[in-house]
Amino acid sequence: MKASWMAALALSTSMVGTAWADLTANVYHGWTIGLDGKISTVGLDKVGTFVDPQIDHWDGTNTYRWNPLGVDELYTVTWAGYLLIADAGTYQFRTVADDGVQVFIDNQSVINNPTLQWFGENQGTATLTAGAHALDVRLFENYTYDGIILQWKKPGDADWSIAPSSVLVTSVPEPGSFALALAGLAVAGAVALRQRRTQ
Ligand SMILES: [Ca+2]
Ligand SMILES: [Ca+2]
Repeated sequence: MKASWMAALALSTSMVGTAWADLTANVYHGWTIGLDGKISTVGLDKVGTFVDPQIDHWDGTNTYRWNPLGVDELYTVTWAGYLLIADAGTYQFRTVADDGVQVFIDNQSVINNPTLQWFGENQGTATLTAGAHALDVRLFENYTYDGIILQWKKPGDADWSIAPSSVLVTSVPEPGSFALALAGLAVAGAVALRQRRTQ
């Protein structure tokens, strides 16, 4: 089922010749919390940007140091893009992060713990329709150990898994390709439904 909608998504993107680019991460020196309570990059110096297909930067130990783009201490990383949902339903999300972390989906807070924490675990849920949803993830590091993973449980999943690169994309370059890709998801959903009926 998963393979079929991914194949349809790939077909829709190849039709317009525009790839849904991988998620990207932006790294800044320093960290700050805005008046709105959100981890902010206002006034921070940007270190750079890198392609980050999935948010998977922790080895499971309490002494990990991610050091994105070589920066060890006092930094912020932001990811802004889209989460592609094949099946409507309630999704669970979990981060393990050091230090502060926030996750917003469609501008709604799903995970909110912008505090100093030593690989703290935070969870939230979001009820999502099929299609693309705006994803906004923010991390700040104060000192010493640092890292982050973003996991999810799709409806019916028993176990947590890293939210895969196949459902994480950065901004869509053209409105036309955005609509076509959504059509691809819809086609894939129909294929999946047919497969379920025949099983
Ligand atoms: Ca560090
Ligand atoms: Ca730290």
